[in-house]
Amino acid sequence: MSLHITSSYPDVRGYSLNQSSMLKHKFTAWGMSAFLCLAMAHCGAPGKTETKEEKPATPEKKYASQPLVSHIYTADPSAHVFDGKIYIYPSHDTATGAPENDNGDHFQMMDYRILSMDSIGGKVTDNGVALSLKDVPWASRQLWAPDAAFANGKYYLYFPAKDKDGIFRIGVATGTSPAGPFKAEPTPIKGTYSIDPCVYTDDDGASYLYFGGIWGGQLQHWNNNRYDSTAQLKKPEETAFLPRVARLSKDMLSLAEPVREVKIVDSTGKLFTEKENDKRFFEAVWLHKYNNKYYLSYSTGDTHNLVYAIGDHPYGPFVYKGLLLKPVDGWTSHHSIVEVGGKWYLFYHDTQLSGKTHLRNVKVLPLQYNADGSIQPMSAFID
Ligand code: FUB
Repeated sequence: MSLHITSSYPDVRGYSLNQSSMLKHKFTAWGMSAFLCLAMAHCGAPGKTETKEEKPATPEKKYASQPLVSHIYTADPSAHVFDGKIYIYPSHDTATGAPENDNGDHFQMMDYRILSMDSIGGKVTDNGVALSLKDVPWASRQLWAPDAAFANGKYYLYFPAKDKDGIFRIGVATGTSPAGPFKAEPTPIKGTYSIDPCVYTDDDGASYLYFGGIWGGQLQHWNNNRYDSTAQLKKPEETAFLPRVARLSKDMLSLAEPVREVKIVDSTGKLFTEKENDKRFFEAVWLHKYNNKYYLSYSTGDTHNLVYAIGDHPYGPFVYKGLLLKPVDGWTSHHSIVEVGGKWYLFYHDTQLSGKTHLRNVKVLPLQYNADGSIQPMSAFID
């Protein structure tokens, strides 16, 4: 089915949950949100078929940007320019009533819908369902954050989902249009695991698949590329988990080499420990290149920062540089960085429309580099 809905920036209403306390008290907030969902039986996505609750305004909060669309919930935006047009590959957040927990069971996405626009600030088109869970032969649930790439005259959609054993794998689907539809390969990409794929194609044409995420993203269960269901999260003094990377084969459907860890170090060359959780990797890795340097950005998860590190090679090591985006409304933070017409932009999400952790909306902000190549830290709010 191809549904074309266009949307300009919507009027946004306030919300009832105290979201700064959501940031500080995750467990309470998730419990509270689950309770509200059950009590109000009102967790649906916005749209014509459902009544949107009128919520009290919060005049003290001024958002730096407004949701790109409001008729569906969208998150984890991976933005690309294909054929001169901006395409955003987001998760399509859905309210299924699944309980909220640290495994992310409440993120039960069923399909992907790709957004597009001719220019930043222009009309946003929802290109309809590009891929459904029911059409992915190996997957059982949870279509999480996707990414896309163009090669060999085709478009590739990379996505994580739980397989029939409940283990996150990364799959790929192909199509002839950047907006979909996409047809999934019969099996996940051999050798992949965990979540949040990001595909970066370098100037020499080599493409690299980055991925990984801890807690619900299951990265803690993978040691030397082997699954260990009994493996635990790291202790505070232990070296933090690292994202993974592997070069893709020319066919873009398989890995050309074994998966390796991506080292992220501080200015002294030391890997972060788990207790440095305002800087260490959690999930949502993104790779872009600026002035011949490789920028690896990611979410610190439980401290809600987006941060970045710079390296000289797609494999790293990457040296931590600092904050990219301060915590947004909601628990998760996930982004992409893309150049459009010579200017750079950060696509990200928050929970402005719903006030609920798992029902997010994508946004965009301009991004500025300093002369030394560092990025000016951003905020989703105007002070
Ligand atoms: O959307 C589900 C998960 O939430 C993503 O995979 C994470 O990056 C976080 O945004």
